[in-house]
Amino acid sequence: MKKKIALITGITGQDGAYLANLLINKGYKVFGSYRRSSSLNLWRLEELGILESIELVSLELLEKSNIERIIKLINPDEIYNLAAQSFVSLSFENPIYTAQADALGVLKILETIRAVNKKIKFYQASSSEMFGEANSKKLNEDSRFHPRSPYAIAKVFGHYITVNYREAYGIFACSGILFNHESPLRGTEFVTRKITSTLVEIQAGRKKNLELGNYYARRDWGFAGDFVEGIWKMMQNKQPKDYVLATGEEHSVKEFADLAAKMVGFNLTWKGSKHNEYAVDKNTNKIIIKKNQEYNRPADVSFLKGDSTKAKKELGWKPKVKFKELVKLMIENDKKKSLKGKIIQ
Ligand code: NDP
Ligand code: GDR
Repeated sequence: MKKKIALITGITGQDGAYLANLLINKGYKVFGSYRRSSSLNLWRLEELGILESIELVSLELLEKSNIERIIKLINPDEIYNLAAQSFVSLSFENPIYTAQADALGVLKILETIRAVNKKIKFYQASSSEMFGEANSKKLNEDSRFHPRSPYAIAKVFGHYITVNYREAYGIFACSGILFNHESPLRGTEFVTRKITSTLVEIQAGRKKNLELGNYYARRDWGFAGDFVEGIWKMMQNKQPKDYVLATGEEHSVKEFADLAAKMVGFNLTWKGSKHNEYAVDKNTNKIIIKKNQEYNRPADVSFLKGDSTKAKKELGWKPKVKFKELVKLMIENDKKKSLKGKIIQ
């Protein structure tokens, strides 16, 4: 039987690496797109031991000619569009670039599919950030969007243009509304991996303390390895539909940091007022975690919890890794890297 061909944009990112691993194991021929730069960022593919099994192609989301050339060349069965400027904080500093990549980039791929081969299936990486300020409700596919950042607003465009190309042109285009998912391969700019990598560095004597912004934000954190299974299942569905993927459980940044610190071996006590809380290690009396207002966002999302009942019923998808296990997995991995003297990236 002919091998299925997949094109994953954003192969050098966290989800790109896990999804590529999954598709290779399922017998796909995987093409992965990266952005040309002076130093290529392939460490995730190397860590998973799959670099040799992927055909790398260069693609810049802002450049429609790149997109056309690559899609015509590969003519894939499935395109997974994971590439994006994915850091919410940065989207406040680079809103125009973020909109060009995360909103118009999606449209450029869909337009190419429409012109080149309408049979190519398309997955769009949508985000729970689109819900934005939603208070303490569990959010599902019917919940209202109230995006709170240029990133989230660009993702809303990406989401609706995907729905539109499905409805208008009959393209198999689906959008996964994914809640936060983390792993040892998460970038260190995101709060979970910033916490685990910095705490390990502090314990090793290479850093002094961990500085965080909004401790009280609450997120529904799952494991990226589980979530890419859900992405693949959406693409194998009989009909293209949109699904929420989430664990249904939320925790605060402070809870994450507190648990991670325990796992690293700190014995923390929290002190100070609500706006200036800090954590001291009872054994050494040193400040381990403190507040830095610089990490606050002009507008943040205080609470996100998802309801993935539809994905469970229709796709048979359910996350396996629980919160505590996830924190442990990330800490253990950073500890291993630290012991080997590797740079924690
Ligand atoms: P990462 O930030 O780890 O990876 C993003 C990828 O996109 C990288 O390969 C990056 O390349 C690439 N990229 C960025 N800008 C461009 C561009 N202009 N042209 C081409 N490629 C580009 O993100 P994740 O793997 O965590 O997330 C994957 C997708 O899922 C993203 O679209 C994200 O917005 C979305 N998402 C993620 C969630 C999560 O919790 N992880 C939740 C919901 C949605 P480079 O290595 O060169 O920077
Ligand atoms: P998020 O993830 O914005 O949810 O987007 P991030 O880990 O950056 O922030 C989560 C929450 O933690 C608070 N926070 C901090 N965040 C960072 N990065 N650094 C800090 O020091 C810090 N202190 C507190 C933030 O304010 C926020 O409330 C991620 C990305 O993967 C998106 O691409 C994706 O769409 C969403 O998850 C779902």
